[in-house]
Amino acid sequence: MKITGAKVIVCSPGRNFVTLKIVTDEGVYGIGDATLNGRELSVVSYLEDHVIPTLIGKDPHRIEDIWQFLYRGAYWRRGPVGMTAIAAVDVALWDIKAKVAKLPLYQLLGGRSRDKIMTYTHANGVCIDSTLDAVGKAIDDGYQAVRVQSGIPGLDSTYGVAKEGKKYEPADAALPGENVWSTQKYLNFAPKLFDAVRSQFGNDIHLLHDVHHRLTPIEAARLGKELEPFHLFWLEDAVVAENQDSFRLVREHTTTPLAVGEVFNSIHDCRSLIQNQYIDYIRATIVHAGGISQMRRIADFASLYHVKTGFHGATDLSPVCMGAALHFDYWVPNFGIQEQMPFSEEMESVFTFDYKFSRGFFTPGEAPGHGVDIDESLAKKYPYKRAMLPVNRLEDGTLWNW
Ligand code: CS2
Ligand code: MG
Repeated sequence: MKITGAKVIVCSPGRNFVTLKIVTDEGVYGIGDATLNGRELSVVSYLEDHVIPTLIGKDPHRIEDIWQFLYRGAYWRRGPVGMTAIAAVDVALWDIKAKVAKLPLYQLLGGRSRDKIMTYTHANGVCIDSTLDAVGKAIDDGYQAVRVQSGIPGLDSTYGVAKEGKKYEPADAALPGENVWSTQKYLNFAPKLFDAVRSQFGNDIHLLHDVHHRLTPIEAARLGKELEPFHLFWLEDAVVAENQDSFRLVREHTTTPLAVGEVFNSIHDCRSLIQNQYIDYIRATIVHAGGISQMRRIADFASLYHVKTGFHGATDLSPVCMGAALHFDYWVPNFGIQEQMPFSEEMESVFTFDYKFSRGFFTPGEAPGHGVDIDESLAKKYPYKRAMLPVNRLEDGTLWNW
């Protein structure tokens, strides 16, 4: 079997998605997600100019050899653009292999380890009351786990909170918008938010919260301690994790479980965090961390240190990534939880998928491969529209982490 061609499909059904399609001489093709929010066209060029020409003629069954060829052969290893491109190739090749075997992808990984996949969704509001309403709706929809984000008194906007009456989409302008942040206002407010949620909904619902890289280690330690009475499922991205040792200090001060890694693209980004057990969940995901082949290495390494998976699953990771992630979640022994922000009907219209969702849980479907495909003619109706993520400034104007 040989790869005879590949194409990159860029579309924007409500937000930008980049999809790789690899075709073979036996008519079987595979699909991979190559979406990097706010930097989409860099991955398109990496694939079209530097990867696809090298794939032609290769045996698509040699997934690992092709992964090593693209990783080591680049010389310039790691980084979000290159690893997203490698991830798209990797997932497309796993899709081909499973289709040829006439098996759902999870069977090639080792079969299912569970009956269903617990997911969490987002609940957010401009204030505590509207956030409580959103949490209540998520619970009514059957979710067992809810991520809680709220507007902060004294700040016009903040991460994770949709503009009035809109679905949350951070990449909402052709040039970066500017948010204003106050750590003091946030730290004084966050415990009140979770006190209100637990008081109204009790202790059974799993609560998650995303700090989105904004605290220093000692600030994160304070927040973790002050949230302990509310027994969070996890506190996410409390501190920027480029310096993995930062989490040692947080870990020493709090028993609140910690999750990190949606921006990681290599096992080396999380090696120290995992082997020192500074974290409880690794958020690295298939589309940005080199595909299934590298995510398997990360998950197996994490399992040695009691660290579970918690795949990133925002709407800027396409249904193709979700499809592949669910097959991985079905298999991976140290599964933690899967993030899900429901796609809009417009987004879903461009993709067909086999996964099922019911009252807070997914199952990946039994179609051969990962079960997701793209309608190329429909995708053409949604041309690319540049959209960038916001930046964040402190109240004194200092550029901060968004
Ligand atoms: C967030 C994401 O879902 C999450 O945990 O951190 O919404 C993140 O902001 C976006 O994926 C960035 O593109
Ligand atoms: Mg996050």
